[in-house]
Amino acid sequence: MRLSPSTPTQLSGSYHVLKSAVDKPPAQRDPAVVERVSAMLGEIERHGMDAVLRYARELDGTEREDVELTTADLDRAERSLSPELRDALSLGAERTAAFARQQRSRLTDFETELAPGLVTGVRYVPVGSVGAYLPAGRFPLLAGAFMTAGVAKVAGVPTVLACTPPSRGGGADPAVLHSARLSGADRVFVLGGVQALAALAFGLLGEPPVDMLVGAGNAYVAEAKRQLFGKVAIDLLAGPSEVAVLADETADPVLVAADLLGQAEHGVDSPAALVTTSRRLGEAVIEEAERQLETLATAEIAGPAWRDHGSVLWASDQSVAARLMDDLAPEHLELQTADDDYYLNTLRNYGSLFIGRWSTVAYSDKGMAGTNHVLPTAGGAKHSAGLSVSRFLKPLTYQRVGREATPELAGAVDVISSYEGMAAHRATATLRIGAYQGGE
Ligand code: HSO
Ligand code: ZN
Repeated sequence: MRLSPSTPTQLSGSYHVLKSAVDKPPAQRDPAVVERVSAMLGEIERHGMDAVLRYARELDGTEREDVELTTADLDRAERSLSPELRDALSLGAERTAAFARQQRSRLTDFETELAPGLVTGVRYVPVGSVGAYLPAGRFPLLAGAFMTAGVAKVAGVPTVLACTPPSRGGGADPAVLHSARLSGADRVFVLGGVQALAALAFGLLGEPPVDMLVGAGNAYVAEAKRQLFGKVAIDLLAGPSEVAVLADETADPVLVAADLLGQAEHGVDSPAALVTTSRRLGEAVIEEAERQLETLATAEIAGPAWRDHGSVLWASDQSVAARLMDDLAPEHLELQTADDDYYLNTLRNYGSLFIGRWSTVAYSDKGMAGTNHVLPTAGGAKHSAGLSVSRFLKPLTYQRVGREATPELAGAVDVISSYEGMAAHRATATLRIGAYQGGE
């Protein structure tokens, strides 16, 4: 996993590497994980909830048989949180929903008459049910529920089921549970990993199989989503979280370094890149990152991540910087320059863009900016956007055809079907021409 230009030679001479990342081969799927997940999905498909509970016992050490949380459980979780945390979570849930509502309101059904008698339309219809996986590993990312379950509810998904892994003792992280509730999840289950995704996808939780699985997780969760894709829709397969900053001489090296380390903290394999048009800024950030690592509480993660997967590129001018950044196609991209609008108007590849020194990735990560933090990694931003309300909505098309459209439509279909040799298709058109001519 790397966040460095894939085609450096095309740009050589126009930029310099001030700090390079170790060159690792692209991440391969671990065959042991693939096999294990496939075996688990097979077992659960055959043996249902018995197999789910067996895996929960074996892997998570929980004896719990009733995996659904009651309202009383959720009330208790809510009461255990500090008022400050409750308020912050409410703000994140509401802000994320507000942005999703705005986006939803701009996806409008329409009907249009393309030719006399031919009316074509689209209706945005939510998927029927969604399973949201809410991980709670070393860092319980509390806004995950807002981005997945919450946005699905704004889309109008009737049934949203949330699963979160058990903590030691069989309960779950109370703040994750409260986030699920604030997101409007209809039912919340304490179930983790592959067994949770399988239970959702095979309809083992007292509801029919879900139509879509969303949410981040470890390598097993990602692999389960990959294998279940097709049976269900998925949001995306996320790799290690990434950040890139595009900065010029006006940027503050302290903020730039902090923002790079801010995402490097996700994991020792998290890439962070700075592209700058100022050599001085680049060097200052390299120094500053080391200084901040001396006192950062999570330096044991962010340190190796930055040292092994951090890169600093000095570009000769704005257009080279923009081309380098589009080639990196980072999950998160911050602009800290005197001409942010130039980059806003030029860049094509990023998961989400953070404009100006007052903007930082963590605002979106925690739900405060309203935008979704489920975003493509590993260059996926070249071809895909992140999760949003539109992903839970199917743009369903329809057509009404009146008698007067028959000669044109059926005539052309007659000709094309004849060429293709598709006699039955042709008949559907010629029968209608016959009826039209016969005055029926
Ligand atoms: N940066 C992660 C999301 C997150 N980080 C939440 C912290 N909290 C993936 O976009
Ligand atoms: Zn993050």
